[in-house]
Amino acid sequence: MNDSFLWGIGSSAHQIEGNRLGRGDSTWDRFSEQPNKIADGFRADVGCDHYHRWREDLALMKDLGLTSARFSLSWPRVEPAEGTVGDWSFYEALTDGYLAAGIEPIVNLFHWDFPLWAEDDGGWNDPRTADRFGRFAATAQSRLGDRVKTWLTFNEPNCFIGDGLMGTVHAPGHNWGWEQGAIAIRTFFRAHRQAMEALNGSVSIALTGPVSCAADGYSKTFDASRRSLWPFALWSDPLLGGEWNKEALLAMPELSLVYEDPPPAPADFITLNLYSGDSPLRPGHAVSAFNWPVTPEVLYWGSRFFSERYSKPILIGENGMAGIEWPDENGEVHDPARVDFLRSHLRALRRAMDEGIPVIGYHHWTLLDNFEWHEGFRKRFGLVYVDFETGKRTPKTSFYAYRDLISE
Ligand code: GCO
Repeated sequence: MNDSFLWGIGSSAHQIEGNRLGRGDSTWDRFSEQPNKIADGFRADVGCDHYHRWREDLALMKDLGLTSARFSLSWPRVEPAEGTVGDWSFYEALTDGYLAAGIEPIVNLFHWDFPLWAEDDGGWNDPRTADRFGRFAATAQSRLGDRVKTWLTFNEPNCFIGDGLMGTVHAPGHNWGWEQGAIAIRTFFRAHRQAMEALNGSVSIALTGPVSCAADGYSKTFDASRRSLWPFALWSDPLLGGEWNKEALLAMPELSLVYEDPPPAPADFITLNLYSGDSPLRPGHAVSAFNWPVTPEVLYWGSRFFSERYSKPILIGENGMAGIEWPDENGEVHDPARVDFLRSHLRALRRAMDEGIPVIGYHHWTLLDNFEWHEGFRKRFGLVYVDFETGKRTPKTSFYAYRDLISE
């Protein structure tokens, strides 16, 4: 990992790549074809078409002055059927493109697009999936490891397990109970452990959860004593601290089989996806198009509390806002709210860094308006407006603001 501040953006394969015909199907393809699962019924078959437009998108990232950026591998693209060799050349060309642009590639193995061949052969309820994931990680290491030195194993396990396996909002929407959910959580931890063993370089995992934004918010932030997969410490204590969280086991005894395994080795650095914190709200408090309260202090308190608990470098892996914007009569896209969002959140991060908290980077979510999961294309998070019919990219005002902030 280079020693300069990691100015970047985050992204994920299913949300930006398109070219569905060039890969195997994932749980999100099957889920998107079910009625009433995706807003307006649109799918990510083409979307941003980053698969064909990645050179143009890299040029935009270079214009921003980024020093790093995260993309995820589409597992079904590189392994369309179990044991088959898929389209690694796309990711090899992409990685070379990042490096040629002076942008350190941070590669995430799993951002929810689970291959259907694995889903239909046991899925996350089957211990073999941990071995399959380990093989996938080892292949990624062998294909890209000469150029990729920084990895993430998963994005937000509480989301894909909580909302996708034990819920109905995300793919595959099984709505499992605690018994099957616990087996899936055990399989996840085993898969993460195998990936950690397979990957060289710096390895982390992107986590999200509630941060209590107050001087006495540490204990509430790491309280795992309720029957929920949402609290950080259920995940961050084993994944970052190398020890199971005992409160969580008392609250959810169904997880005892998970705790029979040894905890994984701690990750090398912390990656936090933080959008909005638990802060006192006032009437008419600023909110995004997702109605998430705008609370810049979440980046200060989140960085501070995680640094105190795990004393490791911290990357803000995702931070951004859903906006409501479109081109005006001059074809320009103005997003003053996102400009202020950027400035206020980076000020909060600067405050943490000035106190000596080891923040190593900030990855804005995200470069391009893209497929926002069950919200389809309704929620725009991009610094760049995308016309999903023509593919036309239009940098928003916030794109230039981010560029100026990076250069300052
Ligand atoms: C998440 C995912 C991203 C989302 C982003 C906006 O945190 O939910 O990592 O894929 O698109 O956060 O909701």
